[in-house]
Amino acid sequence: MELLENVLKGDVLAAAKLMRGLEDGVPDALAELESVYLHTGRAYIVGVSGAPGAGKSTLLGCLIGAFRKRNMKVGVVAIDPTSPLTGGAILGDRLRMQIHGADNDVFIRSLASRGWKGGLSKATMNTVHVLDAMGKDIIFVEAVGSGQGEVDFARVADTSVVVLVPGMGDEIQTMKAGIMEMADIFVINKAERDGSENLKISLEAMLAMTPHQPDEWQPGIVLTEAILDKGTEPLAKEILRHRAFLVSSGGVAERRRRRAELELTVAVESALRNLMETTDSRYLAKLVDDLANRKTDPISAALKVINLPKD
Ligand SMILES: Nc1nc2c(ncn2[C@@H]2O[C@H](COP(=O)(O)OP(=O)(O)OP(=O)(O)O)[C@@H](O)[C@H]2O)c(=O)[nH]1
Ligand SMILES: [Mg+2]
Repeated sequence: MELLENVLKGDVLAAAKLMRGLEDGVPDALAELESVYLHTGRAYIVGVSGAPGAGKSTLLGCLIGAFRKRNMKVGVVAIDPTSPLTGGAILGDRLRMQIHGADNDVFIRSLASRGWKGGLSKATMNTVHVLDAMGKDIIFVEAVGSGQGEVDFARVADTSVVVLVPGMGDEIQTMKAGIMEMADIFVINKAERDGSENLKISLEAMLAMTPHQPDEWQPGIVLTEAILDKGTEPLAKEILRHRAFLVSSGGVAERRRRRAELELTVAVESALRNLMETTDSRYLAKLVDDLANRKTDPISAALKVINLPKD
């Protein structure tokens, strides 16, 4: 309980300890999570996705500064890509963001995505919950926009930012369709490069083809050069503009419900997997035999495992 109290006070060491415990599946930490969850729901969550090397971490380094200037406490969860091309991401991310490392009101956590089979990562959400309970006002989740998990995250963030770079015009069509549809804000980073205007034009054309009701949010496009901290202040303003829109339209509650629903699904899946692993192996073997011999059917057998009556 002492750990929780310290986390709620915003204590960095306590939060890091709890996060590590959750990642390692330490029973005490998992038990603590139940109480932590009751203290969450205050932070604003922004998903930042995009192809490897698009400049997400560099942008976040700038956004941290932009929101600290507004006196907001900032949390960052960076999910590292598994791609060997960008294998140095953890170190790279730390370096790009470490300028804020001495600031107690900024907390940055890198998570490995190895072994992540898609879906909303439990580790990501747990880390977000701890940051939320710590009292962070805004939490950024950096994700590589190629896996299903990132699409899920884009769907549950309050604001979803998708980072593109010029020279990938054709990629707009091939990028995970889900992510493009989920974007609330498009960023064209490395905007000093040839083709940024063309990319903007194709994005605008794509957006024009998607019908929007007059009272719906129209995704904005922001050009940035993160490496020079250019365009990042307008991006911060656009994030706040989207937040104001969601608050006034009731969209925040809707997104939070969607997030809760997805978390419930993840928790049920994990409980079922756990049940399968802890069910008496002889009992399971017997059910498998019965199935193989056509003495029962898979659904009836499954209901026996989860101990539910038929219908
Ligand atoms: N030319 C140019 N380079 C940039 C810009 N922004 C970032 N970069 C560079 O692009 C490279 C990748 O930047 P990161 O911020 O690590 O990109 P990322 O999207 O976080 O990459 P991963 O986490 O590996 O997916 C770095 O070398 C940055 O310095 C920019 O506006 N212009
Ligand atoms: Mg990165």
